[in-house]
Amino acid sequence: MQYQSISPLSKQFLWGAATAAYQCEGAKLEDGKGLSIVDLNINPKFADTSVTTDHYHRYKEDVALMKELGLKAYRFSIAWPRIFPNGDGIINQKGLDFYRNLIDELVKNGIEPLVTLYHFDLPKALQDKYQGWSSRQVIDDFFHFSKTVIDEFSDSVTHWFTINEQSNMFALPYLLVFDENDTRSIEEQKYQMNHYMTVAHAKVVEYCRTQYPSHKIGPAIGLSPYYAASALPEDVLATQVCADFKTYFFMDLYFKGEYKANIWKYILEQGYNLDILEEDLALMKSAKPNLLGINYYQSTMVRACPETEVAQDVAIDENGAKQAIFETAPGRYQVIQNPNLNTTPWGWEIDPIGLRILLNDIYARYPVPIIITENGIGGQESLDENNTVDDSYRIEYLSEHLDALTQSVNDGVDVVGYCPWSFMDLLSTSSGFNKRYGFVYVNRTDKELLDLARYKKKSFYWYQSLIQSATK
Ligand code: BGP
Repeated sequence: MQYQSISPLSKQFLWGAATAAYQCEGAKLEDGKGLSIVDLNINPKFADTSVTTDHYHRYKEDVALMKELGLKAYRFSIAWPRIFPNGDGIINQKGLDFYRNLIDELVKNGIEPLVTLYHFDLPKALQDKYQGWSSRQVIDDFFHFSKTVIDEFSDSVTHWFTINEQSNMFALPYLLVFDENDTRSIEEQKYQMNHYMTVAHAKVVEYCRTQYPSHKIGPAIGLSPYYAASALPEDVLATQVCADFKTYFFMDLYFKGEYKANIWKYILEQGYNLDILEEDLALMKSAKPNLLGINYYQSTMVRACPETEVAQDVAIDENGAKQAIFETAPGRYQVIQNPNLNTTPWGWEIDPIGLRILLNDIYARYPVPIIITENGIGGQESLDENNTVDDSYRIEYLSEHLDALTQSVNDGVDVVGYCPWSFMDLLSTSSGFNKRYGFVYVNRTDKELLDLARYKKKSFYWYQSLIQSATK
């Protein structure tokens, strides 16, 4: 399919691409960096986070490729344990230097840095010290880290994302670490962690909005539209409930600063005894994000679910990786396969129209400017005899999603940027290098480092010409 309707997107539209620190930097323990919980959580069957794509050492070459691609923006994350190896305490100057060099290189090449402050990589030291996100102490430590970074780079960075995919950390518990000695259920622990994360986010938003009023800051959240499996009122109701738990719960916390009434009722019914202070709620109310990052991969179909079903939410695949499955929440909802949609080889449903449905719904409820901070399709790929990859399926996926995005802008939604996942091949959170997303191929496999050379895929040239024609 040919992408045609780019006209409603402004000349300032942020044509971008995204990555995250632990998935591309490597240099896991170099120049003073400390370990993070994600370094430990990545399945050892995959390439570990020691080298990944070696972006730490090759960032200049990578920025040159971004420039050639025509990027106007680049979304990346700053690794907390690179700045504070112990999570708190002494700053690691070499860590700051790396990001200063990267940011300078981007700015020099006319590329706007879009910075994520937390992308799953809590310093392991804080997990060891006080169980990480389970402790109220994490709020101040995250704030201190974020304030340090924002103050340091505020001269060159004006777009900030606080926390990546809080909704997915809640849904996929392998992105967090739980205390084995905690007598509370995993779910109760999750609600507590989620609260501290929300307050930590709010504290950073409040600081940035007050100190740097011209800056944009908000969460980057993984979202999906929810479709009822049928017009049966029971299915429609279950779909509403599912959307409340998976989307509006988080969006209300961020943008209204409050717990949705039905979620609050659920928490009370479960008998969860959460540490939530009046001052937390006051801070959440006053912090007003003025930017929303949306990560969109797929839509979700839902039907009613009897109380008698067995609850389940995560499955282990044949490689030993934990994958999301069709979640069953007895008495609330059950997620099922949508028979109308094709899927990726990993079973992720491909639904470009879902992006338009999502954007229109979210913007109507929470009208702040939106950047698509992730959107893309993973595939098993290798270099062909011409040292490239014919990833036409990716071009088709991205064109169709961009078309939906454009129509959403026509519908009146303020989408100001698009950052496909990912700029280059990197370590997939769930599937290592067996699942590639990039415009740029990186020559390595899970088992062999090879020479880590960069090669432009067919989609690189497609995106390059698209950006050129949209911005001329
Ligand atoms: C999002 C994460 C990214 C990235 C992406 C693709 O949830 O923010 O870090 O990993 O999903 O997921 P995967 O690599 O598991 O295919």
